[in-house]
Amino acid sequence: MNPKQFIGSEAQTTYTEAKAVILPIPYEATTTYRKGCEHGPAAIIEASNQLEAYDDELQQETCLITGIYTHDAISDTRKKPNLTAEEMLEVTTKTVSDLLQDGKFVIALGGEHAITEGVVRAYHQLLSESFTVVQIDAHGDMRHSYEGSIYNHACVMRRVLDMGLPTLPVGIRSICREEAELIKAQQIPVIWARDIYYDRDWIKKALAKITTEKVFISIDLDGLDPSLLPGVGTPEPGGLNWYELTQFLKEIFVNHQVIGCDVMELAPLSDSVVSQFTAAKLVYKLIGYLSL
Ligand SMILES: [Mn+2]
Repeated sequence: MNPKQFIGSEAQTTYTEAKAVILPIPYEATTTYRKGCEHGPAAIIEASNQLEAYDDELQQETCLITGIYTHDAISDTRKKPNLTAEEMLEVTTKTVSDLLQDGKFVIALGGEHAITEGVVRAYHQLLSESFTVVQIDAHGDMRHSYEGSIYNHACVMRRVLDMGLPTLPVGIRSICREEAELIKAQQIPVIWARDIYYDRDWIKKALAKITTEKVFISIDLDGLDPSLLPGVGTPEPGGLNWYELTQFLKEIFVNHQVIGCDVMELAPLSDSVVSQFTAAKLVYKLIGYLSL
């Protein structure tokens, strides 16, 4: 066991051998409700030490199939007060870009969702073809700006849209009027949380809306139901359950080329490990599905 390395040091490989790189980004600057997501990456990594290496669904020891390496954390802006949100995004883009050029599959751990802009930009700069950003989230995150900043977590998917990339928001159940109008005007194919609840064919319908071969998956953990994962900054009732989410993710890996993932917004609770363990298991599932 090593609480600083994903799934423990025995299960890790060297950087050179690793296909999957865990990139902790404990950035928190604009959270508006419950704070604490700067502690998210460390809590996920620590909880991952309790995971079974064997995956009962995939019938494999994922860490032996796909080498895993835990990268050093990208620093929080608040510990380096001179680093602005923009600079933090730049450092993130540069770090992800270096990893991609080494042929790694990056799984970024947040930290607040705002940082996804920096992660996605690395792929956008490097790839000549377009890719879809599948967004698992309770919230639209499509405001132009919020509380005076365009780098607020509530604006991150708007920044992705600004890059000209198609998005597929899934599990959405909280938006403002501005976002509702944008969704209509730009015909953004939202899979609403209530559709998931009432429609057994939602996964098929969601997959049909992904029109690119390449896909980036951005998971705001509040997309899951808060009864399953209460440790988030802005919990919303009526979210995805475990099997709905993992089945959907698996189908994306089977039908598309997933180029990278992030798992954001874990704000651990002090009296329960459920949230970080669920998040850690989700990260391990993503790495497992990579081998499909
Ligand atoms: Mn959210």
